[in-house]
This record gives sequence, C-alpha cells and structure tokens, in this order.
Amino acid sequence: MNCNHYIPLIGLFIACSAGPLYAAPPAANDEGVTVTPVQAVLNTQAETAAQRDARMKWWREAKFGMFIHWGIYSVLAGSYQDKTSYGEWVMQQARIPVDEYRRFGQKFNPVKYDPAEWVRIAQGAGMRYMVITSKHHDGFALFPSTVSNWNVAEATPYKKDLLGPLVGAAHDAGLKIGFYYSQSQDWNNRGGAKKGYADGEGWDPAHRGSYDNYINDIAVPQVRELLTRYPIDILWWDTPMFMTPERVEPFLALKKLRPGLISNNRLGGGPSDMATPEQYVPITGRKGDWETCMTMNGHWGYNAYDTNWKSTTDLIHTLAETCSRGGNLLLNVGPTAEGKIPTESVERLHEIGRWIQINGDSIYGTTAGPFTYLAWGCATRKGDTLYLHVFNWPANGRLVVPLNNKVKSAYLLAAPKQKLKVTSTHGKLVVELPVTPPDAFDSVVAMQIQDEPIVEPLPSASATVKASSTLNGTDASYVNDGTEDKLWRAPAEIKVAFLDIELKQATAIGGFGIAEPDVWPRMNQVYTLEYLDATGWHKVAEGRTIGHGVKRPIPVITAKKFRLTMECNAGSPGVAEFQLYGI
Ligand code: JFZ
Repeated sequence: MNCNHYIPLIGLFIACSAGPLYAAPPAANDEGVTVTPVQAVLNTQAETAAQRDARMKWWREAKFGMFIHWGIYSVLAGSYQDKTSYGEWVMQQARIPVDEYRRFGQKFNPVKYDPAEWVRIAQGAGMRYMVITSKHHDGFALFPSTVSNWNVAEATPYKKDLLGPLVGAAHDAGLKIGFYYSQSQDWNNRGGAKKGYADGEGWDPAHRGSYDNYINDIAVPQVRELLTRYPIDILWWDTPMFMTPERVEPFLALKKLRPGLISNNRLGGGPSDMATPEQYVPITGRKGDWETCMTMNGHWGYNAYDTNWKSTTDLIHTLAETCSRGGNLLLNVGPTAEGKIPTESVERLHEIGRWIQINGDSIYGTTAGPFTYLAWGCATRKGDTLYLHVFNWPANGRLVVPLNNKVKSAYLLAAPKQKLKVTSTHGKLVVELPVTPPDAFDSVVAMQIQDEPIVEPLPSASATVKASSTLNGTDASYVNDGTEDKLWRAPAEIKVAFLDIELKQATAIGGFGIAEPDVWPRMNQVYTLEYLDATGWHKVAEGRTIGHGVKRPIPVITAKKFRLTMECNAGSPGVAEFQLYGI
C-alpha cells in the first residue's frame, strides 16, 4: 500500500518504540506513590525482570517467524474496479460500502486450506513461530464470534473456524503461534475507527456508531473469545486510534487470561513486550526487544498483480541483519482466498530453509553483534562466538574483521571441521578464506574469541553536528546520540536543510547510515552526502529514501568535514540518526 494517500492523524497513530505511548492523569496508589490508572493495573501483576526474561525466553531465541495476512481482501486479490494496487486496505482505499464488501464473503471459500501444510512451510523455512490475522481492519473475524456475524462461520460458504486448526497444527509441530487483532480500526462493525475519520464517522452510513460501543461490544468481547478459546502465545495489536487509558484497560485485564502471553507495542498504552519497526531494519536496532515485520513483495494481503518479489538473497540478508542488530524478523505471506500460500513465497521460504539448515547456529539464540557496520556483511553473536555473515566474499580470500581480540578458533558453518587461519594486523583480524564461498546467499564464519569484543567506536559518534536550521524541541546533536529515539528535524516550512558533521580528525570513511523519523505517512527524502577538501565540497553519495533510511558503502575518502543535505516535499526534512563508518 502507498501510505502517502492517507491523512496523518498526528498523535493518534503508532510510534514504533516500546513503552507507554500516552500520558494518563495521575492517581495515588496504596503506597502513596503516584501512578497512572494503567500502571495501577500493572502493579497488581507486577513481574520481576527474571520472570519477564523467562516469559520472553522462547521468543528471544526463536528470531524468525511467519506473519500471515489473510481475510476477505484475499478474494479481491489486489484488484478493484480499474486498479490492481490494493492489499488488505482495499476496502478503505477504494471506499467500498459495507454491503458490497460483505458480499465478497460469499466468495471466500478456502477449500485448499491445509493448516498442517502452512506449518510445514513455516517450519521448513526455519521459522519458529507464526502470527495470523484473526481480524484485520476490515473487521472480518477468521473465527466464529458471538458478538458479530461478520465472521468466517456466518458470512462465508466455508462456515468453519480457520484459527483453531492452525493453532493446533503449529503447537503439534513445536511452533509457537499468535494472533494479530485490529483492536481500533474496524471498517465493518459499527463505530470502529477508520484512518482519517472522526469517532463514529466513515464512508458509509452503515459505519455510524460510537467508538466506545465498538470497543465494549465488539473488540473486548472478541479478544476475550480469542484468549479463552485458543492457547495462543502472542497477541499482536495494530494501529491504535482514539486509545485512552480507560479504553486500554479492559484489554490489559484480558491478557491475564493467558499467563506468558507476549504482546507488541501497538495497543495504544500499557506495557509492551516489543517494538515493531515496519518494513525496515533500524540501523541502530531498538532498545529492548523488537521485531521487524516485512513483506516478501509490496503487499501484506494477497495481491495477484504484485510481482515485485524480493530475492532469496535479500531476504536472507535481511534476516541476518535483523539478528545482527538484536531483533526478530516476522516475514509475511498473503495466502489466496482458496487457502494457498503463493508459490513465489513458498519457493523463497524453501531456499531460506535450506540455508538455515546449515547456518541456523548463526540465527537462533543469537544477540546483536558488536559491529555497527561491516563492508562485507554483518555479525551475530552467541556468548564468545561471533557469526560473521559474509555477503560479499573477498576476492583475495582475506576477510578483514575490525576486531582487536585473540581468536580461539574459526571455521565456516558449511565446513566445521576445516579450521580457518586467523592473523592479526594493526588491531584488526584477517580470516583466510577458501577462494569460493560455500554458500551463494550468505556464507557464515563462526569465530570464537577471547574476552569481550574490542571494537573501535564509530568516527561519527564523537563528531560535532550542526544544522542549517532546527525545529523547536529537536536537536542536531540527537543524530549521533546512538539511538533513533530522539531526532533532528527542520522547522515546518523548510523543504531543504543540511547537517554539518565535523569529525575529531580527518578519517577514512567507507560507508554511511541514515535513520529517518518513524512517522506515518512515511517520509520521502532526497539525501546528498558531501565532504570538504582543499578544493571545496564534493558529492560522495546521493539517493532517495522511502522513510526506511539507508545504510551503504561509499568509495573510500578521507575527510574531517561532511555535509548531509536532506530534501523533503511532504513535511520538513528530518534525521533520527546519522553514522559515518570507518574502513
Ligand atoms: C499496519 C496495518 O495497517 C497493515 O495493514 C499491516 O497489517 C501492517 C503489519 O501493520 O501497518 C500500517 C500502520 C500504519 C499505517 C499504515 C500501515 N499508517 O499510519 O498509514
């Protein structure tokens, strides 16, 4: 979907960070401590850090899951009237009236649905959990529901529950499984939120109704149905709109029905177990637990016309990079209305699975690697072992690792018995590799080191950053504070602005990274990176972003002063983090 068609509802939408997303009126608890109403609920469930670690253990080790977007939109297969660019948002994007949309329910008959086969596909890819849409924004429940007849049992010829069999099949195979549930947006049940519309409004008179009634009569009871009927492991909220502490509270209370349940940061308040960067891997990772969710082509819901499939190479690199920055990857499939996962997805998942059979040690149970940037790939870590993911095999067979440690052993996961020779020069390691890579996608070297990894800080970490102009409340110095939480933005009316980055001394630079503000609609910016030498400013990189930032190499240049110019046509330019990488 192209999010730029949406009217931003500032403040109503998600911020992709863990932690409370609203300010609640304060109240005093028994100990006389001032708490918000939601915190008061939490205090009754107070969980210690050790209990939380125990609850999160399987998820942190799993690293890789399957997202499934499935519903009535799958019937339209991406097309409506003269356009073929739709996915799961088709009903809102094309402003389809409720009656007309509901008639597509009669064409949703997934007779080829075989939950055990979906589980085999996920498990074959090395995925350790699944998350399926139990109800997306179109309000359609993939489970029988007593509170709305807009559900699979009553509104389709299939007439049977879709979720129970998948939960059973996943658990039988040893996979965890969770439900996505759109708690705020609902375009079919009266009063549900719609992006760009006020409470109670919509594009069809059949939408009229109060949001509070929708929350109390539909969303809360349906979440109760889900949590009492199915032994699920994850609850994945989405697009919080109109959420207040009072509206969040009943959902938080229901979570107690499933001790051990893990939930994301899109409820709109209360505690969260993970941040949810969407369609990109943040260059700095995120504080705490996080999960990037991503499509394999350009749509979440099935679109028969979208042939823009990511390559298996890209997908494996994304998985490795996500793990190298400490996150999980939730990779999406959009099954057809017949119940089949598209062949293009199955093929890619199969290839990922073949790679993971050999290289799984470098994924499961890993934590972030010690490097921010490696010109040839990325690195994950498990205890004293670093897993070096070599995307670009060195032509001379010498892999330079910017690490100043003693090495105990090194070998390729594809050939564990052959020890690799490692030497040390100028505070860096050189691993001697065979001439040809053992894997076309990503060959992994396991390297056991002594002591904690010793890595040079980023050249840009100690730089002085100044901006051509700055929006109140933001600051140029936030772009090299090490996190994407705080950002720099130009004042509202500005379209082109620049950051001057002055390093402590002239340094050889071989790459750079830009993180952008995590806002909807996504920022689209044109960036230009220049450096200064005796003859003036010289351009070293330029390109466009789609709000997901960029991380890439440049021809090596040595300089002290850099200038990053950002141009943004919708809203003022902004940068959440900027990094310059040494060589
Ligand atoms: C949300 C959903 O809307 C989308 O359909 C999909 O389920 C994805 C995983 O999560 O993504 C968003 C969230 C916010 C906006 C657009 C898509 N937005 O504000 O425009």
